[in-house]
Amino acid sequence: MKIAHLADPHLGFRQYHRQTSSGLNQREADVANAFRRAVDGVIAARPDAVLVAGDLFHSVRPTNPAILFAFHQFHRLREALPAAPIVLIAGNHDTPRSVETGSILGLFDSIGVDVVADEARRLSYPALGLSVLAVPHNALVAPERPAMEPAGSEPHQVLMLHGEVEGLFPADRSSVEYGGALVSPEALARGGWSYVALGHYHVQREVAPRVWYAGSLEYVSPNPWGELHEEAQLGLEGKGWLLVDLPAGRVQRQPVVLARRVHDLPALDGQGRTAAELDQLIAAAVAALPGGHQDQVVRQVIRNVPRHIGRELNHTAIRALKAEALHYQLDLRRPEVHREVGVGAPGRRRTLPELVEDYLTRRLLPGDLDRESFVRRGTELVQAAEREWAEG
Ligand SMILES: [Mn+2]
Repeated sequence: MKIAHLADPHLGFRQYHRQTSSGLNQREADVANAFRRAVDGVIAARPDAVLVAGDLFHSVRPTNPAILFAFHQFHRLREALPAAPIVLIAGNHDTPRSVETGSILGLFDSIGVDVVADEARRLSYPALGLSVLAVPHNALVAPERPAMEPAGSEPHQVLMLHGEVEGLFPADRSSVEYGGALVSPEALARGGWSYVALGHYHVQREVAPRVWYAGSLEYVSPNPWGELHEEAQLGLEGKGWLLVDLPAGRVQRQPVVLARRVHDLPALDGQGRTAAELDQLIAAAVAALPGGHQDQVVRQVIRNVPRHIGRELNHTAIRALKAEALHYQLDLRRPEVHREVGVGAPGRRRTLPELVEDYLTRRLLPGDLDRESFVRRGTELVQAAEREWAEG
């Protein structure tokens, strides 16, 4: 008795500016490619059931190409595994905020996928001795939560849900998206499930024995660097889905080969260095990349770079890197200013605009944002709000 557990395909996700020859956003094509490969893998593994734990689509209203692609892939699954139940729940990304919008996921009902997009539902498959309690995002944010306990006489009791397990993630939240419903680890442990199939968190992870996040199939959050960092800490490389042997409780990672790699180069320190020296370090870091930077997604952080040094860098060479990579992000961070020194009394409280500027200077940013203008805009907004408040 084996089940395939997939989560967070985020079909229709777009990032960066490059397009394919047919005019599709390149990252959207990459994301579709990852899902197709996962479906290939599932078909080859011939599981008894397939669970897709939310965020099939990146948005509530996916584009027609994304819908057609998804439909084609589910159709392949359905044809290749005619006896296997396929259960699909809605995540926070593909749950409409209002009922009138309606869910696109209903489309997959017509080809024999068991879609649970609104209220929680218990699905029973007597031939397999399998019961699946499917809890979509909407059921978790409803005023009254469904009881989450095994029921019925089926020996295999599975819970699938899309949400954030409380207390699991680092306080800076660098690798988890906002918008997920919170679930306590105790609520998941209640009743002794055969397996809990989780969606929402994009890094594959065992929460407890027989309780897993499958993780996304590509880097589909605004901040891939946080995901990379956490993967490194967990000793993971890349993305994939899970093949679960239910009676044994054995979970096997099934990696998916991605179209390209995402690299966060080791951060450099600009302290006391000239622009020419930094130019050399930038070039050397890229040259040392295994497999090269061509068509890859790359970030280079350099700390302690004063504004004038940043301006003197070889921007022709940097533009060339940006053109050769799918995305090359040079993230220059200014030296941290110690405002206590020389300004006002020592230890004076910093103003709100100062705090905001400091925070925005250091926080992780989505790939295509220019930090300097982002910080400037944020500080301006806070100053304007303060002015308005002062003027009543
Ligand atoms: Mn997601």
